[in-house]
Amino acid sequence: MKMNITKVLLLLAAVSGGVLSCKPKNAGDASASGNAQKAYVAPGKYDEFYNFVSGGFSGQMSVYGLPSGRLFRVIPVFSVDPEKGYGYSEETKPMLNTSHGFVPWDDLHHTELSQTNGEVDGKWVFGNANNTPRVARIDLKSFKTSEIIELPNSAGNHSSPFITENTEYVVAGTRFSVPADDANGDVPISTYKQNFKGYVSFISVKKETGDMDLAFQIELPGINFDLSHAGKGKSHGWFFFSCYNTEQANSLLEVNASQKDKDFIMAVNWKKAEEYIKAGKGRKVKANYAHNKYNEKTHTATSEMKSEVLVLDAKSLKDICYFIPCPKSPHGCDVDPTGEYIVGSGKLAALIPVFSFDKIQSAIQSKAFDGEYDGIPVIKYDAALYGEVKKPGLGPLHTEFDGKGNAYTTFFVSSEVVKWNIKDLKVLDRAPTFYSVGHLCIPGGDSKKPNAKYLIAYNKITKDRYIPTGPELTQSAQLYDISGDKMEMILDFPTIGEPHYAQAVSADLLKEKSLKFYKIDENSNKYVTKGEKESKVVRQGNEVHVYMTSIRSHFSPDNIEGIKMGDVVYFHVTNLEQDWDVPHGFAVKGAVNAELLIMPGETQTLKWVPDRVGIFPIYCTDFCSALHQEMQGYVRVSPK
Ligand code: CUK
Ligand code: CUA
Repeated sequence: MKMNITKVLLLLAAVSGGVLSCKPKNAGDASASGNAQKAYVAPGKYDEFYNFVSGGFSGQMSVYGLPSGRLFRVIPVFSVDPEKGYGYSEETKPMLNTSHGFVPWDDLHHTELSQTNGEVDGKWVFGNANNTPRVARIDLKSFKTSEIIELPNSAGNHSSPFITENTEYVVAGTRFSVPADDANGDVPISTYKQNFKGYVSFISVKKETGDMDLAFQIELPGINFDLSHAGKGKSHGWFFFSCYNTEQANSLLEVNASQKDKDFIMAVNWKKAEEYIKAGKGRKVKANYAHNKYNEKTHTATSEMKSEVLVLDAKSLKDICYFIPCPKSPHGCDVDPTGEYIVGSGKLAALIPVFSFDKIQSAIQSKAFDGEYDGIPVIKYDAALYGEVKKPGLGPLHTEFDGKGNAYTTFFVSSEVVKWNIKDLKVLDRAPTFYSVGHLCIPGGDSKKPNAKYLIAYNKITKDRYIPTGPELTQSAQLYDISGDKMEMILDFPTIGEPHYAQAVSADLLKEKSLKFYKIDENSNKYVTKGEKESKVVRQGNEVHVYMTSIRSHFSPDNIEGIKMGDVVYFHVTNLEQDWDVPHGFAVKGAVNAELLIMPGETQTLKWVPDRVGIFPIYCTDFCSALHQEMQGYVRVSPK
């Protein structure tokens, strides 16, 4: 969520008459309207959808069931997670490596499921890091983060990780313009207009493996890229980005950043850009960025530093980027299931502009331009516009679609979801949110084939919805049944961190292929111990390697002596179980590296530097059998 706070507060005060302080009678009261039953999933029954929800400043992604709103898993992505040892075990540490070194936290705003032919295919889910610009790919068999790629020439990665209709590319647009990585960055901030540049990145994704690569970047004027969506169907081959700060101001106080009546939607012909890259038109530019991969056979992450990127210059290649004026500070930029309509949302505007792909194409052909902006053609507003939704609400942010010709847009300031018809641009229904909604999600709602049974609103402010928990209240999601003409609220459920975007997919697509355990025979971790008899302690200078196994209900070895002060101890723990849902944990008293949580068939390593002489208990942290409490042992540390 990015909003000019003064403006929002003014608008809130002026318009809402205190919507935040007084709950309208029965508003969203599910039991009152008899809707609670619709969200009820009986004990032992499965949910219909997986909901992948961004965790905002928690840096993680959470998995909920719909319609129950039950939390099933928090997938560690950009932040360390002591619960799972992510970022603490030697095997997972490289996942959080960047050109700045180990960065154990980030701000994940958007989730995006992979697609084939414009439909959600259930292979991977992507997430963006808004702080230290990164994109992650998560495998939906193991629900583990498989890959993280850092983005050079970027600072803040907000406009991401949106994908093309066959997941050819994941896209990322920089939220902050900055001097290019290979330029002198030590310049006065006031020289923004001369020295700062904007970049959008195209990350290619391999069809079978999902392997990502930074294919190319497009260099643009120093404006801010906010959100994006790919064209689909007829507009396949194009990408659309919302841009703000076209004033190129270095301080975004309202006076600076919102002087202009209109900012831009940028249309990018990525097929053309791809041709230029193939034709060798890309300029090789020095750049440092990390590319990290997790291998589920070695159960180990590797981090590689890259040193170069291919850059296309939008200014000199006149036919890859076009600007389209869009009212004040566009935020969301959403493409309908047919690919014809592009919905912009000026978050300080009181209307929704809808652009037509066909009209954009004819405007380009007939050169219906309003001059150029920093060397990039600007298409005339009217030449690209299909029409405007008039007076839909205040502060439009994000739009999803139901595949039946309707769009649903969130309004932060007037705190509601508004359903409108795309063809005639008429408002059909509105439902209040409690309070101040950001993103929304309809399963498949940004794909060619939405599954429009439910709509979930992700709200910024909770106030009086739950029992209080001190100054900080949980963030909240609200579930609506949208199968009828009118939206009906059926459930509130709390979420982790700040939910920005979320996506949902039918449970049928994922649940059968979910991985149950790793085959121990296929474990090729350097330090694997494939049977209890092979467990051992090996000294190499001052390094001590403990090759340890875990199986219900003991560790082997479980009494370790011969360790001296000054030693560095590595516990390589292999979980020998070959059954579903039998992880073992491993913890050492006083160790600063959290715990290990080892899946069946996996090996993970805890590094430990003893800080004192004495006896140190070790134990399994995850209740694994009736004798879980017996799963323990001792390590003896002696003087040097
Ligand atoms: S943002 Cu948060 S509500 Cu980062 Cu997609 Cu619009
Ligand atoms: Cu192993 Cu508890």
